[in-house]
Amino acid sequence: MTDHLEIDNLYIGFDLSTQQLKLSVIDDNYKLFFEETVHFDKELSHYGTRNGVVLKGETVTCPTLLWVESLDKLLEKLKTIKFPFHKVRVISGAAQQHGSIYWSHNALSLLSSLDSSRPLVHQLTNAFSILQSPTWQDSSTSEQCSELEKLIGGAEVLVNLTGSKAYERFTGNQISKICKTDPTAFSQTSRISLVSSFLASLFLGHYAPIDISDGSGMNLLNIHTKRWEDKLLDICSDGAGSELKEKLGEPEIDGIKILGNVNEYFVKRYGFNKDCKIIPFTGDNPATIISLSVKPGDVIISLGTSDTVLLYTCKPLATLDSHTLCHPFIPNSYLSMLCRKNGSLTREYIRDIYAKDEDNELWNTFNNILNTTKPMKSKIGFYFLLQEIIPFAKGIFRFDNNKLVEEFEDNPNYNVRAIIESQFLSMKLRINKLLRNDKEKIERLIVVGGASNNDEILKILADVFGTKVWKSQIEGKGGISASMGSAIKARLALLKQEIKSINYYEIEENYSLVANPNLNNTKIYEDMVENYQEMEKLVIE
Ligand code: ADP
Ligand code: XUL
Repeated sequence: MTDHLEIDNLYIGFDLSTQQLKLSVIDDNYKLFFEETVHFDKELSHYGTRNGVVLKGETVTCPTLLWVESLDKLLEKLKTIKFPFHKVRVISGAAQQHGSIYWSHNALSLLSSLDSSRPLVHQLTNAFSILQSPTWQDSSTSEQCSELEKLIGGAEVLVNLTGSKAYERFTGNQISKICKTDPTAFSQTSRISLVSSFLASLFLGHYAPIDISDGSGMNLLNIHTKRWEDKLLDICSDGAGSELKEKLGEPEIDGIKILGNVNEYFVKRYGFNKDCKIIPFTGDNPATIISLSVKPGDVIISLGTSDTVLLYTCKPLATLDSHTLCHPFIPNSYLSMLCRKNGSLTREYIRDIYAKDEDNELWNTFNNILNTTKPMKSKIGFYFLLQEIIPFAKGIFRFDNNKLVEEFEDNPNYNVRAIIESQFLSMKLRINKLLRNDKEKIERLIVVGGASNNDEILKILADVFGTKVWKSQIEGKGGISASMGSAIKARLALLKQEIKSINYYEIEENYSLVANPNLNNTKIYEDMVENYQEMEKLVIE
């Protein structure tokens, strides 16, 4: 932590992601002051998660109480180093999208009467009607998805209303599954939060609203009216639409609105100022967009636990294989998003088979293979350890000269190059569909997320797209774009309150060039794309 005697105001942004809870703190000038993390598997191992989740077939959950405990654990770390809590003016946050929390009927009274001498986890054991929260990696609701599309009149109708066709991880389909399989739990639920609004609720001491941006990942929100769509609520609750509407609360359209002051628990236990404000929390992908001064023509590629592609747009562009989300606070603005489940964890899986280093977290051998191999048109691999979203496929498939093979027998290490090429070729194919017309082209590729630390991976990204790759300086070690984005949102909220208007674009651009394309390789990838598409068709379920 740097010296803070000269600093008057601080702003906190959280990111409750798949594998960890992160926190970034900035000052009035958006400068990073401090960051800290709690890693779930390592530091809260008594919950038995692997990579932050509990896997049971296609059902992928996380114990809600793990998330509760992680918050005190993180704040305790700050207390130990005498973090100046009293200087924090506004708190915001981001979280993995789509995951849901089910509060019990006594949750509100528990939340509003917290005893600061005891950890949250001991006081909130009875605050949840469902103890395992469904997460974004869940793909157990295919039945509910088909039903939703059928009853609403088809996938296109749903895309036009909500920005996405029906997806297994989207919260409406998760709620629908609970209504069918555990109606008692549904009736014992007083409120349903997304992971983002759940964390905001802990800070507020009462239920925080779902913001329209994270709310766009539910298959329930009409992205044009910014309200819940009654017909969708009815379908996802077995006809109990008005009950579900009550359990969701009104969506919040203003992502920088002051919701209230921080709960006394945090004032007494950690020394937050009682006037510290809480604003809506949002999804990690919308928060990532906020962390960068994005312009039309910028494409953001986030290489985290999931790999996502993000574009900022003024008109919603609904396609069958992308998502459109409302912007968290700029009116009439949207984000287009592509999401792949098989991001970092699948890269780690291939690393551990073909390129294991002594230290599990090192990527030296992996990078050495990337550096010493060359792209080969004849070899294509698809690596879907988890049920992939787009394309809807699962399993590992290798093609050598268009023939499905068990292994790249002449050089099994080629899998290391093949997985990276395959992930980026898939993005390239789909980004082209999101660029509205011939005039729109990729001006800048900006990378964020944990794997954006890896220069060898970024070189392949530049080669596949034939474009320079830039990295935001704020990323530091990588992986903090969502917590930074929410800290920036916290800063903007106070600015808006003080000067009534804000210029979101005043945030300084701070990018460095991290990879230049080798155009000979780009040509090879261009020649490969068509064949890649053909092979992909063969592996789709
Ligand atoms: P989250 O999406 O959960 O917030 P991060 O953006 O922090 O996650 O990314 C975490 C992932 O980053 C890890 O699972 C790890 O595989 C990956 N990662 C970190 N450093 C590197 C590296 N040098 N090369 C490749 N991947 C990396
Ligand atoms: C987006 C998605 C993931 C999670 C990861 O639709 O499912 O990117 O938000 O935290």
